[in-house]
Amino acid sequence: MGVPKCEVLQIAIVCAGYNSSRSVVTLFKSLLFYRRNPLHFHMIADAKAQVVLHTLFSSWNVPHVEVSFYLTDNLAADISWVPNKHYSGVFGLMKLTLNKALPSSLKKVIVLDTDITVATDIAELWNLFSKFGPKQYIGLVENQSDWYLGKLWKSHRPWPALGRGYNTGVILIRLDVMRRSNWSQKWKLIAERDLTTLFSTQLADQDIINAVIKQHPEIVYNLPCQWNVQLSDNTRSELCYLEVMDLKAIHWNSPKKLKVKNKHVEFFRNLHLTFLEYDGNLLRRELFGCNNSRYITASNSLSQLSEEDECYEFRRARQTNYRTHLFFLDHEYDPTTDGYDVTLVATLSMDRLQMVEQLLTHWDGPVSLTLYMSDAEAQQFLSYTQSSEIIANRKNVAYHVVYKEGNFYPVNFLRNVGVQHVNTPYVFLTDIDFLPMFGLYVYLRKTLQNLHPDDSKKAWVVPAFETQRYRLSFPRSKAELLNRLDMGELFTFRYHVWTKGHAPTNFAKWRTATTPYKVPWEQDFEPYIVVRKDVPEYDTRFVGFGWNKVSHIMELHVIGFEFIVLPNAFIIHMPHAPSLDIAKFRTSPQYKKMCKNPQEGICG
Ligand SMILES: *[C@@H]1O[C@H](CO)[C@@H](O)[C@H](O)[C@H]1NC(C)=O
Ligand SMILES: *[C@@H]1O[C@H](CO)[C@@H](O)[C@H](O)[C@H]1NC(C)=O
Ligand SMILES: *[C@@H]1O[C@H](CO)[C@@H](O)[C@H](O)[C@H]1NC(C)=O
Ligand SMILES: CC(=O)N[C@H]1CO[C@H](CO)[C@@H](O)[C@@H]1O
Repeated sequence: MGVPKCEVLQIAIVCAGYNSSRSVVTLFKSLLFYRRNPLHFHMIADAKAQVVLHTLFSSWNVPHVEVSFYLTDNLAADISWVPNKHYSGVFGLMKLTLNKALPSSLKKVIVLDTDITVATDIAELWNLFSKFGPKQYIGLVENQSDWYLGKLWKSHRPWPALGRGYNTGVILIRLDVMRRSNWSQKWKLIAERDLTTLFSTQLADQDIINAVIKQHPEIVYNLPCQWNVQLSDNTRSELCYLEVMDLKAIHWNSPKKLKVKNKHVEFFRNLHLTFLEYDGNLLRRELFGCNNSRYITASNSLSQLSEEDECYEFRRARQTNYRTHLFFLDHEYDPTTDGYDVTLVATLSMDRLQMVEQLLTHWDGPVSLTLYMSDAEAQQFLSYTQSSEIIANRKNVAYHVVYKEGNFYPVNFLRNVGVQHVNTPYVFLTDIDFLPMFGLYVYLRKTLQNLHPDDSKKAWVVPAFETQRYRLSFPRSKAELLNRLDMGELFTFRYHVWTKGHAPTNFAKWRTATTPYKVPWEQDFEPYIVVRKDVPEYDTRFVGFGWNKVSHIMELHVIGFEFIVLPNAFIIHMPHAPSLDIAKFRTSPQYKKMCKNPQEGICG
């Protein structure tokens, strides 16, 4: 007997911090890939995971998927008294509170660890609920390691368990029966008793659940081993996969994760890598024949576009809800208390990745970078960051990934993502091809502090220069910069091709200026500026190249911003081979035609 068509399957996952929020995506992808039913994810999450996963799911927009969040802060009181030696800390015990955390209307739930990858339709697992006896409310796979046998080393004293014990990476819970059996009372009593001799848990919730089962073996239903093939050390998982052919869920529960040594691991690794790199946009499939309106999220405005329209691609791009993964890497930053901290904001795609290290050596303050990449590129990016000491040592850089979709670089969408998730009062809006002068971060903060800007409608202009030389010895001071300018090694930015963009900065005046000076706005002005974080957003109708920044500066002017040039600040544009994207634009006749008329607001 199978699961009824369109029945919603309930899945709970405990997830905390940025690293887990990233690795759990592989689990989501594998679940979505094989599923044929609507899914409802119940995320027991800390504040960080909630921000990341809420944004991810609302931008992913997968039909027939609902996500609810339950903040771990509200549950911690129930478990924080239990001393836990496991690296997961208090989060490792959260699964004990599911009977309270999840809504009382929820009767059954599958609970998965973030380091699981499934290899089949999860409905098959859901179906096993029908095999539970009346007293059984917890379904588990035996621990495939010898841990609970207590013979791993001489004075090894594990928690009490039935036989090898059970692994809690995959659990089926009948919540209704669990609640009726006074679960909270039961595990607390047993934990208190065992803690008098064992002092702390070593494997978190798993120790306590095993101790409860030892005392109440009637509550457990033994799941077939292929639902939790454990790749940790000391395991006998081979006993499982040598016997059964169809492995259904792989559990990467070794601290070595993908590097684990195991004869059959190649097969598992391939499965895992496939989902790591799989294009998540392809998982936005409708489930045919399930018309529960709650799960249908039709994008009406898109369907109103006509594909006959020669600007269809452009109009489509500006309406796209790009799948967005905020804080892709671990991040930690508290703004300085002076009230003038400033975050550098820029966007990039894979071809500018080599700029990141250079940028970080020139700017030691906080940074918010939005990266436009495919799923596979995001994995390359991840391994790049892990091999770069400069990047690995910086926790004050936020990397937000926006997944590629369509043909155009959605520059203003990316910029907005970067600005929205800054926690400093000021932002420095720049481009990835520029290197700031050394010490710019401290200079900006000090200058703002001295000037005490009372009015928020001020944009501080950082003068921009450029070099054609790949190996520039970077000027250490304004005097050195002016020298190079006179020698013809440096130019003001876009001096040869688009002087208008920066002419209003008034470089002649800047040469001798020692105090900030106000300049009038002029048409086509596109300076790099420091503004308060609550600056109006960029207009996302501009995609690709052209007018995207001019329009923003114009808007600031119209709503009354003043432009004030900073006398001792500068950035320098570094040369690069023209990117494919730009070449594509410059040669497209259609682009040129539309671009003649920026007022149309469609210029790609
Ligand atoms: C996240 O992972 C990185 C490396 O992969 C590690 O250095 C960092 O400590 C981890 N962060 C947390 C909070 O576990
Ligand atoms: C649960 O607790 C209540 C009172 O605390 C008790 O009446 C009931 O019998 C208990 N149920 C079970 C299954 O232990
Ligand atoms: C879809 O909706 C129609 C009416 O709104 C209903 O008659 C039909 O049974 C529904 N189909 C499914 C599979 O839920
Ligand atoms: C595999 C698993 O998660 N269960 C536990 C079984 O025992 C080992 C110790 O050898 C633990 O590391 C695992 O966490």
